[in-house]
Amino acid sequence: MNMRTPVGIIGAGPAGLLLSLLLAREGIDSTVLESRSRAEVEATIRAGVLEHGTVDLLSDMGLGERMQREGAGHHGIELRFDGEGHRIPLSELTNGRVITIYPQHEVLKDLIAARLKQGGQLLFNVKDVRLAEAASSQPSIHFVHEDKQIELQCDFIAGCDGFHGVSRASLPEAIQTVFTRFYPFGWLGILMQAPPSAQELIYAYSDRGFALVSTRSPELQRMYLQCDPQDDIANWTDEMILEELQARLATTDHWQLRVGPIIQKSILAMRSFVIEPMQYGRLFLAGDAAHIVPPTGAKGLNLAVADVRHLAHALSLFYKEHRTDLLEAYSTTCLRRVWRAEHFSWWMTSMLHRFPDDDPFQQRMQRAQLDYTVRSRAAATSLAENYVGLPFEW
Ligand code: RFL
Ligand code: PHB
Repeated sequence: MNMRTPVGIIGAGPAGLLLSLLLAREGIDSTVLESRSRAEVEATIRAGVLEHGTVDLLSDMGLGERMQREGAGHHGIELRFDGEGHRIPLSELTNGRVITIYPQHEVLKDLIAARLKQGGQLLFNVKDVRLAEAASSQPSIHFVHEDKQIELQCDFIAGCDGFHGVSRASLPEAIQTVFTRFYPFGWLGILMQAPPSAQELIYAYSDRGFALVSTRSPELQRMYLQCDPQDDIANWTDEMILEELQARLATTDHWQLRVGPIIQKSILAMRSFVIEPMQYGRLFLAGDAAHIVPPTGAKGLNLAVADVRHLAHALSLFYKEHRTDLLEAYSTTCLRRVWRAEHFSWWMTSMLHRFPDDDPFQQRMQRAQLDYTVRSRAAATSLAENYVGLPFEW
C-alpha cells in the first residue's frame, strides 16, 4: 500500500512530536511513525529539567497549560561539596530566567494529545522501518503497520528516532564523522515516594562519587547516584541506595534526606556522541538521533527542541518561499548549539564525578573548579546561562 506525506517523521519522542506540531502551525502536514505503543511512550521516565526557552516555546504553541499548572519553576540550584551547599542563583544571574521541572513523559502526553486533537497522522506500533532514496527528491519510508506493508512517499524525512533508531544509518559512511566519549561510570536513577528534601536541585560531589537530588512532584522524588556502568541493578538493595545517598549528601550541619519507598530503579550508561553532518539529501536528523550528552547538564531534551525548531522554520520557508538556504544550513546552525551543550555537559560531568583513575592532583583540580564556580560571579554566571539555556538563535 502507498501513502504520501510532505514530511515523514520517524520517532514519536519529544523531537518527532514537537516537529509535527511546529509544522502544523505553519500549515504543513506530516506523518509520525513510532515503533512503540502510545502507553510505552507515555511511560518513558527520563528528563526532568526544561530550559526557559523550551517552556516559552511550548507555551507559545498552546501546549503549556498543564505544564504551567503542574510544573515547578526553579530559580537556583545547589552545588554541594566538602559537606557544604552553595547556591547558584540562576535567575539572578540570567535576568530572571528559570528552569522548569516537568517530567518528559508529561510533555509527551501533552504533545501526543495535541497532535491527535488536530487529527494528525500518528502511527504507533510500526515495525521494520526502512528509509529509501534519502538523497533523491522523492525519499520514502517503508514500514509495517497492522500487518500491512506500507510505502510512505515524502518530500522530506526527519530522523527523530533517538540514539538507537534506524535513520542515522542512512547517512553514507563516507560523508559522516562521528565523535564519541564514553565515561567510566553510569547513573543509578531512582524514583522515591517521599516529600522533597530541598526546594532546588542538589548536585553533590563527594569522595564516594556524584549524587543528584531532583524532583518530580510534591509526592515523588527523582535521585541519581554515580555507579559502575557495568553494575547490575539487582546488586543494589534499597537500603544500600539510601545509605549511599545519605553519605554522599551529608553536610557538616547534618542536612537530612527525606526518605520513603523506592518504586523504580535502573542504571544508565553515560556517553557523549555527535554525528556530523546532521543531514544528507532530504534526510534531516534531530535530537538524540544526532547527538547524545551525559545527563549532568540536563540538556538532551532541550537540544532536541532547538533542532526541530530550526528544522520546522527551514521547512516552512521551503514550502512558502521555495527557499533552500535554511535547509542547507540546518546542520551547521544546529551544531553550534549542540557543541556548546556537549561542552557544558562534559564540563559538568568532569567537575562533579569521581574518575576511577583520578590521582590527588586531578581531585584538587575538581575542587578548585568547584570553588571557583561558587565563589566567582563570572564563573557562576557562565554555569547559569548554560543551565537555563542559551537563546535559540545562538
Ligand atoms: P527519544 O526520546 O529517544 O525518542 C525517539 C523515539 O523514536 C522511537 N524509535 C523509532 N520509531 C520508529 N522506528 C524506529 N526504527 C524507531 N527507533 C526508535 C523510540 O521508540 C522513541 O519513542 O529521542 P528525542 O525525541 O530526540 O528526545 C531526546 C530526549 O528523550 C533525551 O535527550 C532526554 O531524555 C535526555 N535527558 C534529559 N534531557 C533534558 O533536556 N533535561 C533533563 O533533565 C534530562 N534528563 C535525560 C535525563 C535522559 C536520561 N536517560 C534515561 C537517557 C535523564 C535521564 C536519566
Ligand atoms: C531529572 O530530574 O531527571 C534530572 C535533573 C537534572 C539532571 C538530570 C536529570 O541534570
